[in-house]
Amino acid sequence: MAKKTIIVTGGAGFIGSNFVYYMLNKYPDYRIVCVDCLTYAGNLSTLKKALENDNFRFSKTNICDREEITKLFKEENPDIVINFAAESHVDRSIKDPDLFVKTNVSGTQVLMDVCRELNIPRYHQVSTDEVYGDLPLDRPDLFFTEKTPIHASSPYSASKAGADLLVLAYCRTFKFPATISRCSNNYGPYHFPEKLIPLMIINALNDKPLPVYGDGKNVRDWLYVEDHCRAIDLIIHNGKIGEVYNVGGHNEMSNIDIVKLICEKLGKPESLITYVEDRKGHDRRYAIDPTKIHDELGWLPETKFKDGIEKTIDWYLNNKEWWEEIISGDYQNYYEKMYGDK
Ligand code: NAD
Ligand code: TDX
Repeated sequence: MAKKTIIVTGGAGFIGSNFVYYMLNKYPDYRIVCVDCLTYAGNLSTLKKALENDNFRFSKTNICDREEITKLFKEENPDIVINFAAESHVDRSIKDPDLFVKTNVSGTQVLMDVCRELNIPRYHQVSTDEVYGDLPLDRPDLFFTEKTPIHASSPYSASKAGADLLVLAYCRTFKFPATISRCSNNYGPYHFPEKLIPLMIINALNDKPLPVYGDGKNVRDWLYVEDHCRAIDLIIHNGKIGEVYNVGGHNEMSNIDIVKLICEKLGKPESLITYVEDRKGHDRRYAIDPTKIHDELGWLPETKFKDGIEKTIDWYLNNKEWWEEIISGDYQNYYEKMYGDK
């Protein structure tokens, strides 16, 4: 494989960091440059091992900062830019949508403008299945395809949908060489503790209540993070410019079943489960049809949920210092604000 320089934005977060490790491992000749402004969700300790690798560089830069991004992209002259950077938590977007529009929409625009100005040959936008809105629980025959209309429900998903529309508009208007992937819910190592699976693992380990929103019957389509990384790897190398690829492994589960499974695996009582007020506008069901990426690029998920969840629980058991540091800081205030009155 010829040597390439790849800029990964948001590489200090959950999926971005897994992607950094995946790429450093798979392509020992590639240079990987991580651009991340280290919001509450970005953690430099996550990249500790990557920082020891000579092919890796970290730059603390905000994707909305046009000047700094231009300077860095000129310096690195990348072959590919992959945008993972985003405000990613739906609950936070309901409390405060402003930053979601700034980072997710304007930040994407800055990255694309700079790529255009410097003639960077390839851009990939990491999007989400949430841009399609939701599906009813009583129609298991329905799935999101790439042709499903955009119909976002939360300020988070609307901001991701806005970015997707901008990317597609740049493709058409400027022949901008981009692709988009829309993946279902990921889980695995380095998942920030505010999200369902890590929150439940950590609360259960600490014998704290497990707050399930509404009736707990909402369904998510879970994919092990490494399978998502492999899909992006295939898209950046073999995907067709201007195309959208859905990524998901047909692994639908209700929230309550996930929480019960975590209790069982950790030997904790289900009496820890507490039903709390529902999320506003809560999407009922997500389910991806991954036929296109399978047929065109040969992608298939490799990790079964029963194995992935065990690996994930083991990772949280073996990496307590990673999450203990997070939950001992500012995260406490967040938890109080979000769950205090629920
Ligand atoms: P995350 O919140 O764990 O990480 C986001 C990272 O982006 C953090 O390191 C943060 O510091 C950085 N960041 C935020 N704003 C920035 C800015 N203005 N400039 C530079 N860096 C900034 O998110 P994640 O779960 O890893 O998600 C990564 C991407 O994948 C997002 O675009 C998200 O929409 C998408 N996605 C996530 C999932 C999922 O299940 N987590 C599923 C599908 C798609
Ligand atoms: O405490 C909780 N209790 C609860 O019942 C939390 C944090 C969540 N939930 C429910 C809400 C959802 O139905 O669990 C489900 C999953 O919630 P999140 O982990 O917040 O994920 P979700 O809202 O589905 O969005 C995730 O997947 C798509 C990511 O956070 C997004 O960035 C991605 O685009």
